[in-house]
Amino acid sequence: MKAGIVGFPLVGKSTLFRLLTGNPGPSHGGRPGVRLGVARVPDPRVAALADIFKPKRRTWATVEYVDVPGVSRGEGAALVDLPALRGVDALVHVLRAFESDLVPHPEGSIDPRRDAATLELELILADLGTVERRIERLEASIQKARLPEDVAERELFLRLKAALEAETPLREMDLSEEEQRRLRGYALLSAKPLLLVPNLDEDRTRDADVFLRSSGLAEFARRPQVALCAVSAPIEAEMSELDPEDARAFREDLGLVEPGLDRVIRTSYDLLGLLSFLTVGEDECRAWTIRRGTRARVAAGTIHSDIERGFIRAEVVPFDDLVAAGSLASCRERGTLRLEGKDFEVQDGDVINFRFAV
Ligand SMILES: Nc1nc2c(ncn2[C@@H]2O[C@H](COP(=O)(O)OP(=O)(O)O)[C@@H](O)[C@H]2O)c(=O)[nH]1
Ligand SMILES: [Mg+2]
Repeated sequence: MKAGIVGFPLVGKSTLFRLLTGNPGPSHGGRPGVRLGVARVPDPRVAALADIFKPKRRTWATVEYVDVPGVSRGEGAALVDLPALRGVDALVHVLRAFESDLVPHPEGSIDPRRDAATLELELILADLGTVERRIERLEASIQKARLPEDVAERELFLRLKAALEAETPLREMDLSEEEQRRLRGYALLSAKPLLLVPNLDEDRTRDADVFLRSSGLAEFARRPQVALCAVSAPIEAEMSELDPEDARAFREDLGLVEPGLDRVIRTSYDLLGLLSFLTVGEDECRAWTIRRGTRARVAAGTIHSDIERGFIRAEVVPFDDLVAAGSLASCRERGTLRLEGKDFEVQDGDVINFRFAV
């Protein structure tokens, strides 16, 4: 899963990108200012399982982030031309919410609700351009040969156009799976799930919720496929320098339950409808990413296509039951280790051993 970090210039996008991925990354695809990095999805269950199985390796699920140059008001169309954003599953919009006389704000004042709305409109206008160009092409080919395929697609694109003209982002449209599949090849930015990340002043972290409400951001984010998650880049930077114990004490001091970065990653994961199942063994304890609703046989395919093809059954135990029992053998005795077939819907935190034959 991959998310694109977007927003206005000088809001803290690259700072957040470096903190998330721990790595400045080489420039991506030869484009200046475009960087690709990998963040580990925080999951204490991997470490807990490793305590039981003492594996050689522990492997966490990951999320990729792409950092791109900022866009200003009126420049949203530039985002469409970035190949790096084409394949992303979600957008992370970093919003300026910190005061600083040293860092200028292009709009002259701090108002993250306004900036969220401004970028939303930029995405909508960029998509309108894409959609209108597609409609023109379709009309031209329908003139030549009236293929039912083209006629159906024109109908779909005309619906998208009407929504965009009403300033509705495409992520709010009710589209069938078939329609969504048709649109996958186009870089329709307002169709992507959106995570709003206001970058707060250090002294606002304590009452972040109050700020999110009073700024209007909480209200703005109460829409389909939009999530909200505040961070303070300087605090996260400071925390990433500390050892885990000191970082925890520092966090508790600020009244934070978990590191802001962890929350950003976890919220991106949730927004995309993803969950993790786990595998254990002497070699490796590992978290794997699947979409919510994925069935056992397809989940097996994330590990290896042979396991999917040769699927026999899945031995499944929920993480909590395994930790309570202390070993797979005692799960078997207690009857918490279940045998499931190919259509079993895998749940977050299921520890699974796939039986297969090739
Ligand atoms: N005071 C303050 N400065 C910040 C914060 N986040 C980023 N900056 C500064 O703002 C400038 C722009 O940051 P950068 O991450 O490059 O922004 P980008 O243009 O959005 O990628 C840099 O000088 C950062 O040090 C913040 O939360 N507080
Ligand atoms: Mg930057």
